[in-house]
Amino acid sequence: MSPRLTGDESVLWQAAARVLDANWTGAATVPSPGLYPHQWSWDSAFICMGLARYRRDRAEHELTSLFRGQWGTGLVPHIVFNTDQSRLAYFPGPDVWRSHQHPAAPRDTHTSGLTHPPLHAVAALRLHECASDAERSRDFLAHIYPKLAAQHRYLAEARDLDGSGLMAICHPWESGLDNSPAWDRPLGALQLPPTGYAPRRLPRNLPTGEDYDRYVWLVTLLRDAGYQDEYLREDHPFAIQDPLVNATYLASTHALAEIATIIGADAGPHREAARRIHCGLLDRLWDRDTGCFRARDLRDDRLLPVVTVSSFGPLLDPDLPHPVIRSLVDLLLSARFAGAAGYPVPSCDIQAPSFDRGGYWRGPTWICTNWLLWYGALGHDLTVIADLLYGSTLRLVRQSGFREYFDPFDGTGRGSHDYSWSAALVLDLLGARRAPRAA
Ligand code: 2M8
Repeated sequence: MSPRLTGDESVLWQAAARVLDANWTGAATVPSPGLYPHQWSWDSAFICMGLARYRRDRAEHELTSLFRGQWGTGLVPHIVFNTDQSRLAYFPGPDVWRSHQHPAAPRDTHTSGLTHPPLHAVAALRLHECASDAERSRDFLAHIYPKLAAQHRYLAEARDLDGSGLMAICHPWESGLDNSPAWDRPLGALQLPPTGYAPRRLPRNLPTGEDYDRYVWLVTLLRDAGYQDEYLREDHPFAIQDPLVNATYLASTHALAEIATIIGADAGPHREAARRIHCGLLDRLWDRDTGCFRARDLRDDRLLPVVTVSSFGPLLDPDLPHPVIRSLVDLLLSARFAGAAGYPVPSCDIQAPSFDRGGYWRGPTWICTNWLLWYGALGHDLTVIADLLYGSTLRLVRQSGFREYFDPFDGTGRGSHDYSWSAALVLDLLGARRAPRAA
């Protein structure tokens, strides 16, 4: 059901809905036709935010399909492979991950062995908030709740490597911000064997070559160690606590507590987990000297130097102290981010030497990070920031279409066309602004 929209908004709504229709496989939504022909985990969470307002039936299928790939350990894999596609349709495909060799992986589908920012409880709650039939919606929440709880249990047990409450990522792909300059230092420190792992000719533009060797080498290390928690805890060379990943983890933990309350389960453990993540963010990732959050490398216990869009992720924390919010807002509006970009928010500090306006996650603006910051800003009544993000996001898609990412200075569209999360999150923005129960 579409909300009451102006003529121009209706055109945008219909165009976004057409993208989601075209990318629907019958069970889930692919991120983009051609380039990403399988189901990606945090993409599906974002896609649900839009489907919640457009095709609730499909949103439920989307989450159910993703959780079909959940491992017995609780891990929700970052890719659930579409068995209708050729094994070579995407690299690295099932033959690289070999999930079937792990006893806890599902038998009837192939998956990756990594996870993604855990936004799914937020998506499930969003579905409930947008539902017209509250009773039916509660039934779906009751169905999905044990799976979400298992996902969070896995993260607390297997990914809290230093007892801080925060989850660690063991691969750049787990951040969703694949080639972010934040990862340059830990990736550069890897001692790679002399052979190249990745095929030289990949069906994409970025990133390639040496970056890919490092990504694939990290995958083979994890796979050859049987994706064991002990290996990850003690030996794996890439172990990082990222502010955006942990902010989504915190937001979803709060959402999980709300879901528990709605279905009559015990919200207490989730509230306690949320308190720990909140403290972990401030104790471990807040850098008083630079006035922002930065990722921490657990292998040398140092904060990583580059400030990226991830630094603003903790705006998703409803309990963030006021001085911290003030400091983040100042940085966001400064010439390092929105202050010098016509189409904010760039994915990397514009003044950092590694900033690259066309370089995938090294500078361009992305709709998903804009949406997360918009959502966080609303939670703190930062209406100026929320309106800025709302306006610049719609301007991007009006000007350039539902592209994968955008030039932060002139809004030129880059990467894939008809990108699902760009379309879905525009539906959510339009719906939130107009619906009686606006976010
Ligand atoms: C990109 O990541 C994949 C690996 O997971 C890739 O580059 O092949 C990222 O933009 C990631 O955030 C996104 O979830 C994925 C699919 O849209 O593509």
